[in-house]
Amino acid sequence: MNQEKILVTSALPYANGPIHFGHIAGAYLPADIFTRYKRMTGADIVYVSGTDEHGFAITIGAQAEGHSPQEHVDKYNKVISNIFKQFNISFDNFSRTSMPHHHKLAQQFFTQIRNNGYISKKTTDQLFCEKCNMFLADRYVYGTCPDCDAENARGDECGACGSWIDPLKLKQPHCKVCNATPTVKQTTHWFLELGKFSKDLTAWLDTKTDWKPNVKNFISKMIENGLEGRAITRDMDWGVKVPLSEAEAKRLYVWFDAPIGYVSATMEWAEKIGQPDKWKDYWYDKNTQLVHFIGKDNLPFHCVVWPAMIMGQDEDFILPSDVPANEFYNLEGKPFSKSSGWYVDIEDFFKTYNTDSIRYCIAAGAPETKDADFTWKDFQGRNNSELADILGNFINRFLKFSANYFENKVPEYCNPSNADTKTLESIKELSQTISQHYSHFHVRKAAFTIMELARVGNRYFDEKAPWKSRKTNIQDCACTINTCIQIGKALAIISYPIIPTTAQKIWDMLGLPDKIENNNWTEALQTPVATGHQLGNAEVLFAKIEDATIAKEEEKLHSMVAKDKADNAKEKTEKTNLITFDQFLSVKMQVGEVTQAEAVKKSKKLLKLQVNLGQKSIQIVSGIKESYQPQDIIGKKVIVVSNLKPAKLMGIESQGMLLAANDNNKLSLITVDNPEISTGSEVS
Ligand code: B3M
Ligand code: ZN
Repeated sequence: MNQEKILVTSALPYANGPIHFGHIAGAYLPADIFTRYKRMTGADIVYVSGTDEHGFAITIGAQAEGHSPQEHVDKYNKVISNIFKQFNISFDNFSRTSMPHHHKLAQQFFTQIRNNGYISKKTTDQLFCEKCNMFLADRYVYGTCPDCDAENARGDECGACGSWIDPLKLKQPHCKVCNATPTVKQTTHWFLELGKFSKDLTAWLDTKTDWKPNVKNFISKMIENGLEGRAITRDMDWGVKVPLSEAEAKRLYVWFDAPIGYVSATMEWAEKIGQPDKWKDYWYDKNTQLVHFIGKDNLPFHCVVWPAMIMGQDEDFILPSDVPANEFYNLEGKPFSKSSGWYVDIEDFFKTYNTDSIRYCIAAGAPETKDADFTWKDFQGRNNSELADILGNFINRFLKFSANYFENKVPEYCNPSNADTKTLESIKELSQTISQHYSHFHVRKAAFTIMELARVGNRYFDEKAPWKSRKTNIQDCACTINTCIQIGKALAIISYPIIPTTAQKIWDMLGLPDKIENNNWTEALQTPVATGHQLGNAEVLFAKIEDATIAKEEEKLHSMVAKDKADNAKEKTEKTNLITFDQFLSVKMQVGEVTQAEAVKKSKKLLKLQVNLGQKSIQIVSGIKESYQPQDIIGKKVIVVSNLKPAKLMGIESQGMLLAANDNNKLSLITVDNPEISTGSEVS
């Protein structure tokens, strides 16, 4: 049989913040599972990814955190790499798009596609923020939707009515960074003429008969609806330079260079293993299966723009073979969002729980065909009722039994009963089923099949009751335990792609040599553990998670949201309390001189004053008695709001107001710097 050659990629996460379970479920865990499985089947497979380090979002993120874009991506490349390590994602290489060879390759793509006539130059109007001194990417403008008048619509899309917006048509546009009103400026950009690829893209897509229907339908619709040119340059100074002298101040659009990151990550891998040209073996060989694992929001770029970029090349790069895009994975019904407090702190998580529990939980509930959720209760259930009670329990039962009654060696399998042979059949069947699931990216079903085999094991153990046969029929007892050991070995192998650490533990507990992943999948499944083989030591595979622990996690989640809501509300009132300049001008303030002052009888706080405003005098009742004696303020020049509607305080008319600062109820009147100033002068 020909060896399969496979190149697996996972979407390049933006180096702009930590990643969460949603990302892991969409593009990383399914890819890792597939890769681990294929490696064991003997495929020649390389798995790459890396951080996506360009684009507006990154420059803005860097600014918000008060450091340079380079510092920002350095920081988050580390944070993200670390998270992947904790999840045990087995990249052959995890690269970065800020690497010089990546920049060079992206420029080469641009130049070749342009030379081949697929890139054109156009001058268009764009919103520009004078204050930030930058053109505003669609997502960095907000305003009133021209279609439905909803406020706070984003420059590319209105959250309320869902319509696509031309940012130039947005009413009352504002810069998202500084809130200033942008102006319209002309700018020149280079456009990838996607329309020119429509025919080739359609023909290519037609060959993809086994793609997920939702993926294929989505892309076909996009192409049918007509593809327009897309700007692939931006006015900014962070990113890959456009290789044209007339475009010094421009950079390649992040989505143009990002998928090229798959190639440059493979190049870096080849470099690292000391065979710098090895990447070509994959990227230039039509027999390589190129599989891109992504979340569904990245589909247009992977199935339209990226294939078009490859088609527009002089090089013979392969096109994607499959794009198993996943739906969204949310947290208890809502998208993960660190900024709104709706998230799971990954650092904290791994202090308490183990990697395989979360890998299994995500795999078993993966968002393959529809959006799915992480819930704390589900996590507890998967860990306690499946991993601990079914899988862990089964392995423990037969190992303890072997240790206690068979000197921890594999007992003999002879004179098998129907039940024994049938059970061995089930191992074969379920192993074949799971291979199919792994090959077709069905990780949910794969997780289910693992538990199914462990269930078969438990049922078999219960039915055969070796604790009884030990006393009545030792040969049957031996046969039972031997069969259980074979189930155990199969469980280690078939569970390895999803729970690799546990699989290795089972492998060690069975006393099997070498690393589990160095075995060949089919061979290992076909070779029984030999009679007389010395077993290892049994240990508990999964600890139960207490109800109280989960209750605490739920409480923490909800309190983070509550705190965030409070913060947001405060910020909102601060924002909505802003007044316009015109509003400010509507308040008339004048310099007044206090000519008379007396206490208002029966009032703790009020003084009755006569204040001269030059042309006229007005009466003011002011609540300053606790800070000023009447005699202290006669003759003082103060600031008066003189166009207030008259009001009555304790039955006395007040025709204005004195301005005073309030420091913990200690009032201090606002006066003027120059006491010679004419009374009545206006304050502005
Ligand atoms: N960084 C978008 C994302 O993280 C983008 C993926 C690039 S894959 C080439 O959703
Ligand atoms: Zn601005």
